[in-house]
Amino acid sequence: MTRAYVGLGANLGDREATIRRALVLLGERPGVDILLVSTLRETEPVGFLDQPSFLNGAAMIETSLDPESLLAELLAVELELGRDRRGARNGPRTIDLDLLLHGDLGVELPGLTVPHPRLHERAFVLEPLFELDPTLRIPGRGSVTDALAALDSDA
Ligand code: PH2
Ligand code: MG
Ligand code: MG
Repeated sequence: MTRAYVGLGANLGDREATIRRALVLLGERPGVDILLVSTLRETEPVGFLDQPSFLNGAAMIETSLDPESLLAELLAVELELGRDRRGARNGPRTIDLDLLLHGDLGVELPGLTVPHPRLHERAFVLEPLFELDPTLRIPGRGSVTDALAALDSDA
């Protein structure tokens, strides 16, 4: 079993209800156990700014799935909850489930990079991760604490 982390985000519809439902559906998938869920926080959009604010959090899970299979489950749950991928990249979404970390693996495949390529520069991801495990390390990038400190010093 591997410990993995999933980013949770939504900025359309009943954001909290959709995220909670996604966690239930994810926990029902074979090979996925939800261990801990961070608090959900209101965040300003990053990247594409002209969209509603987000609710963001992260989940610590235990999984027997490899990264590609886990990603397939995340996408299946997004689809089941009505995620529409036709809009702008980084645009508004009912639900976004991102594979952030998968044990100490580094993965570079078409459609899947782990650790998530922008994770270390996004407070809306780093803060929930810190809440779940303040000692967490990002393979190849050092600790979550250091990544947060680097963000603060840029601000
Ligand atoms: N996700 C994005 C783009 N911008 N901004 C916030 N605050 N939260 C997100 O989850 C988010 C974003 C693309 O996945
Ligand atoms: Mg995503
Ligand atoms: Mg995302």
